[in-house]
Amino acid sequence: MRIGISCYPTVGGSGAVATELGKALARRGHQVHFIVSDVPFRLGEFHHNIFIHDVQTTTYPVLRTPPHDFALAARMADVALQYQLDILHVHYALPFAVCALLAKQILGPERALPVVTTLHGTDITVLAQDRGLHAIIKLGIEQSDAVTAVSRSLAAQTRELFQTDKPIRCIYNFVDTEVFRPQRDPTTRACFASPEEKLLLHVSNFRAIKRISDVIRIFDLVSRQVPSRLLLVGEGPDLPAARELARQLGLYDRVRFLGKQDEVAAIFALADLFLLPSEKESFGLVALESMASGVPVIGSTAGGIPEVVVHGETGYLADVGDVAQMAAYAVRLLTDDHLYARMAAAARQRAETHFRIDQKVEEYLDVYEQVLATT
Ligand code: GMT
Repeated sequence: MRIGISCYPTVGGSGAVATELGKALARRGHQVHFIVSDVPFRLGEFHHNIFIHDVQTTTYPVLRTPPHDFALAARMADVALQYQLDILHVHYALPFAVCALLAKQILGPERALPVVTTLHGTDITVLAQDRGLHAIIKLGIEQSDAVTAVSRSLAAQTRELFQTDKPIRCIYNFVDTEVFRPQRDPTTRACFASPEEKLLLHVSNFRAIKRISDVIRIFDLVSRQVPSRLLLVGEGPDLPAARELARQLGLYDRVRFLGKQDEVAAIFALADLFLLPSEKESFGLVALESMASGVPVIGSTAGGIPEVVVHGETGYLADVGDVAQMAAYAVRLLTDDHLYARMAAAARQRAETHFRIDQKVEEYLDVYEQVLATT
């Protein structure tokens, strides 16, 4: 198949999922065309089946903002025609599903371009709540030939929010369990914690919905009972407030801010526990990457997290904001070696059994084939 993929290439889980999917499809012999504003950050090595088509946006003084979305739609149509794309798979509803719809219209009825839209999270849970954007996101979803969502929770929320009976198939995110695996390097770990200390980890884009202050408060409570340190990976708007809170709580020398990192697999493998107390989380790719690394997760019950992390089996979950309960769970886990070993093994096992990349590629191919058979 010749497959076009559009996504946010430089940040976040949706770009990571789209890129890993594209790479996996290319390895299976499909031709993959990324139509993107930049080279996807997880692309890695060269592959002869992968093409990058960047979107150039003109600027002109009359225009208040560069017309990126129109340029993207035109580029989608152009690539579809030039490379005879069979399907266009867009990740994140806004602007991609709407741009894909415009691309279809540019091509006209004689050159069908089936569009598959994958919903990832805040395209629905945040942006679609904005009355100014609701109708355009709904249009993008309803006009797609097939829609998938990364969790059952997100699919249900989408149906409810838009009052739509558009079929939305849940295809869970996936992880490469060869890359994310228990592979602790004691020399690197010694740079962050002594062997007697536990290492807690959080990775995100530091937006308000990630509740970074909860991460630090959980760590504060845990570190009073268990010698430990906290690693924070990523950057975003709440980073300065996180630094300030760590300073106020007298934790600054026990918290390391590593900034934005591209190669996170080695960092996950250093940790003993991963913290994800989000307000909203459609799936929580980082929770899955942690589990694949053999690191149990302490998190909230928001959105799709309970579909990834099984409470009491691969980690523990509590209500959003219940910092005391999350800290108590963390202490329980970090002070009981048998319980910890059982959960770490179960976490790895669950990632391998339910979220393998090859299973999910099959599911996406199945969606493509169904769409091609009906359009
Ligand atoms: O929706 C976002 O906040 C951005 C998006 C991203 O690009 O990182 O994250 C979402 O998609 C990920 C990949 O499917 C999911 O693992 C994240 O849970 C989801 N984020 C939220 O729902 C907050």
